[in-house]
Amino acid sequence: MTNDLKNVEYGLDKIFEGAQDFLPILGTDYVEFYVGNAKQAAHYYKSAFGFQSLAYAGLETGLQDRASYVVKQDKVRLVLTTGMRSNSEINEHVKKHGDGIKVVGLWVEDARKAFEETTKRGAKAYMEPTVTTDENGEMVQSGIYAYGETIFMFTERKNYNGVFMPGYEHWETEYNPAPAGLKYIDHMVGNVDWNQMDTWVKWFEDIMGFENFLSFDDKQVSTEYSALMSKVMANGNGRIKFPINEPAEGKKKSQIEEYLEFYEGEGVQHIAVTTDDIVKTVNDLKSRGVEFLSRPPQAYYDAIPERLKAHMHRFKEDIKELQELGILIDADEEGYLLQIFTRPVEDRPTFFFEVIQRMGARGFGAGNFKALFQSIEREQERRGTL
Ligand code: TYF
Ligand code: FE
Repeated sequence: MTNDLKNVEYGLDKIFEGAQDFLPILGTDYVEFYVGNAKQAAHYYKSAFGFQSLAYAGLETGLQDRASYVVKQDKVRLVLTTGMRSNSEINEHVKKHGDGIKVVGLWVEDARKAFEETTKRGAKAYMEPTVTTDENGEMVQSGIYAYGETIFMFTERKNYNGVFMPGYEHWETEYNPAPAGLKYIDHMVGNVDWNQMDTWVKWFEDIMGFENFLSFDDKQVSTEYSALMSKVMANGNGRIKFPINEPAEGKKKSQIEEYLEFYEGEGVQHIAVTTDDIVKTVNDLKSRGVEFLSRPPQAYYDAIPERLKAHMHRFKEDIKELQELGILIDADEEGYLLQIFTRPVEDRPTFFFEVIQRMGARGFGAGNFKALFQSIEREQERRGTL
């Protein structure tokens, strides 16, 4: 374990020097969860996380097979979808994985080209380019399979100005809890099977045109008990980052192994969402019932001033206040970052959220890995899964 960032290799400068980005991605469009009860899940994301009602599709809008609720907070859009019948692929997904992320929507200029470029490089097709229209214009979407049963859906919306997508109506309710300051998705992490790291690094490189931005090996990412490997893949403009985790052999079961067992396969492990004021956001989320991992011991906070040395002049937060809330602090050459992790938001120990405030740092909190993984191990201990 180290927080010496010299061990961390930044590869982003290499990206697309002169080369054409064959898959330009404008941003994350939405994330769709397949869940057991979309109505209740949507309510949870509104009441606990401060999302706002945006759009709805279901029986009332002419759908027979599913119900989908779209909630939004600044640039983050979540879709909560439930199947109406036992024989739906949605409910098959929920039966196997529990509630979890099925679709990652990636916003592109040209969804036909995105499909063509990725499938000709070997991507497995999920949905051929498909045009949908309503009175607000037309959208084009296409999809490919990523790790596990996760889908990457390319969404082209330059000729669409409706509230979400054709087929959805505006969802208006009288229950509109205030936002919690969540702004946009910083990164989305996938857990892959044993020995599959290289396969998926190569998949992101060859099929998506991404590059390896940062790597952490099992010696850096380990505690006394467990280990994992992590590689961060970034797209051409560096805006989209998909870290990949693979379990590694340790004395006890790693959190990645636990995820793979309970999710029954590979999938999205966590989504990091940014805020401009993590203290305010975390206080707010806690008061609404969001559960976070337990705070690291005193020794962790004692070491923070030393870690922040180069950035102390611009460090505005109160370390005591951060400690109270269990917020983690890391620094690299470019700046510092503040981050915290929720407990899993389902009963299975699978998907969770990270809240992150970047103050110049481009890393992923390598200096926090040890403390973080020890907090996760305390949770695993309570679950009897360590
Ligand atoms: O995304 C990251 O790399 C950090 C740290 O199981 C991290 O948020 C890495 C692995 C993991 C949990 C968090
Ligand atoms: Fe993260």
